[in-house]
Amino acid sequence: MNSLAPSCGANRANTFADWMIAVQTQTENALARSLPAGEAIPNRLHQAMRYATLNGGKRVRPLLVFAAGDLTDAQPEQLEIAASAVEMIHVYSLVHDDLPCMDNDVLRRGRPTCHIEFDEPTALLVGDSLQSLAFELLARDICKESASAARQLDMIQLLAHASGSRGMAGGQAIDLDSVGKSLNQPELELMHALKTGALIRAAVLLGALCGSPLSSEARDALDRFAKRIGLLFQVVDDILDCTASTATLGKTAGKDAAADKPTYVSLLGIERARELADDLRTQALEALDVFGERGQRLIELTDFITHRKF
Ligand code: GRG
Repeated sequence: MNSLAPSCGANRANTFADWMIAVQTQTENALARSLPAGEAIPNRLHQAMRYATLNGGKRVRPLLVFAAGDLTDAQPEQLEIAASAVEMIHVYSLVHDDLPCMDNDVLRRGRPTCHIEFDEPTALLVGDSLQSLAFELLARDICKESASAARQLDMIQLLAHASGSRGMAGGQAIDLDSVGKSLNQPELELMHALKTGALIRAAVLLGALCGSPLSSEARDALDRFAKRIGLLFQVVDDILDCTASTATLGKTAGKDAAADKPTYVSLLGIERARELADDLRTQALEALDVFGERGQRLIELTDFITHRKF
């Protein structure tokens, strides 16, 4: 993934597979440039930040940023900043989630988790530092690429809300509290809309915010899409957690069942969870109708998220 792609590679790619590789490469390179060098003091912390962030993951959130940017003619230079910021928040959440005080996991992205490779205090600081750096990027860099100051504030506010107690961190709190409990479907949906959905929604909206303003009808449609795709991502994640192997996932499979956590599979069974995924895919695609051909990458990404194997 580290071979340098031209910054507009994603724009030039024709097939979805080529486009995906171009965005993943562009994101990897942007992240590598934005993270402090491993030799910079404090070098152990910086090495751990780079270890946790680089060379791994599907980069689904950056892909959503870039695909949504197609709707508004956003420039790749802005999109890569927004994509890096969202991915840093995502990686921070994974590093903290893997800590012994939370999910206590030893494997992530096919490698030892950050606190196993380094140590717990370092992993805690990696998450803190990635979160700060994400906002530093949005506050410092995005305006250089012509976004207005008002738009920049919207982006910062959007990402802050999605990450905090009324977004991802709040969803994680509900998740930790739900162990051993049986949630009903609306309760499960709320937990996932916050824990996983909020950041995915932010990725979509941030991508669109990088370009020309959308009409209010288009904004509402995009928000409907963003919420459906966030939930779809989680339903598929729950299905994979009990059908795919640890080797394929690159993280410990079957953890939710082992930890007695409510999931879509424990609530609905595997067949109805699959039907729910199909319904969410249909609803997500319907929301994109208004965008016509410009929604092509989001349509393809919806299918990628539905049929992903890891
Ligand atoms: C610690 C504040 C805080 C929040 C943690 C998102 C989260 C909340 C924890 C992650 C745990 C988890 C496995 C959630 C299920 C959905 C999810 C986010 C899976 C991992 O995302 P992928 O599949 O991972 O996009 P990669 O590695 O491909 O980036």
